[in-house]
Amino acid sequence: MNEDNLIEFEEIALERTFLAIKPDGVQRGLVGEIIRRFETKGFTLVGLKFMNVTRELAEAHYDVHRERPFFTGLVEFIISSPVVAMVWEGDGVVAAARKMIGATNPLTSEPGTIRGDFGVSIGRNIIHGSDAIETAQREVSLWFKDEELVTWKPQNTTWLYE
Ligand code: DAT
Ligand code: MG
Repeated sequence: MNEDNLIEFEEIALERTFLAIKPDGVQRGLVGEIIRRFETKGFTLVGLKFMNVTRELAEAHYDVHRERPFFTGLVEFIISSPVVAMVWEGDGVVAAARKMIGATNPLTSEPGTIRGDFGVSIGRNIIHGSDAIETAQREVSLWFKDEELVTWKPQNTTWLYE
């Protein structure tokens, strides 16, 4: 990477988003397939952990849905089996990841999206993705400590960004 390319790349405003492969995605063996999609798209992995979720974390994560009838079931589901928590980085990654994930109900998610290709039920929709830049900032800091995030520059950036 020469000096010019380095400067060009650094001018791109990189975003980060929080993604989590839910218990159903893990149990169904979709971890590799899902990571592959974000990796081959050209986004950069900066945080990754396989973990059991505490009730406290699940409730904080879904706090916006606290009054919804599905809240209790949602929390029970998320804590029922391990999840893969991730942070991905890239130009426009927040909105792009939502598109790659697809609509909330997998029955109406477009084919080609993760939910559209692999799911049939709203309560088993495989993956979470932050819905806006501010939400992403909140969720990244809720799930990851600063020292758990890896700031790095992949070798292929000059082939991904003009
Ligand atoms: P998304 O995950 O697409 O951002 P959301 O934030 O509206 O969707 O809801 C969070 C999760 O709650 C969603 O992934 C699945 C569950 N959920 C949403 N609406 C539901 C419903 N009507 N019945 C059961 N579960 C629901
Ligand atoms: Mg949401």
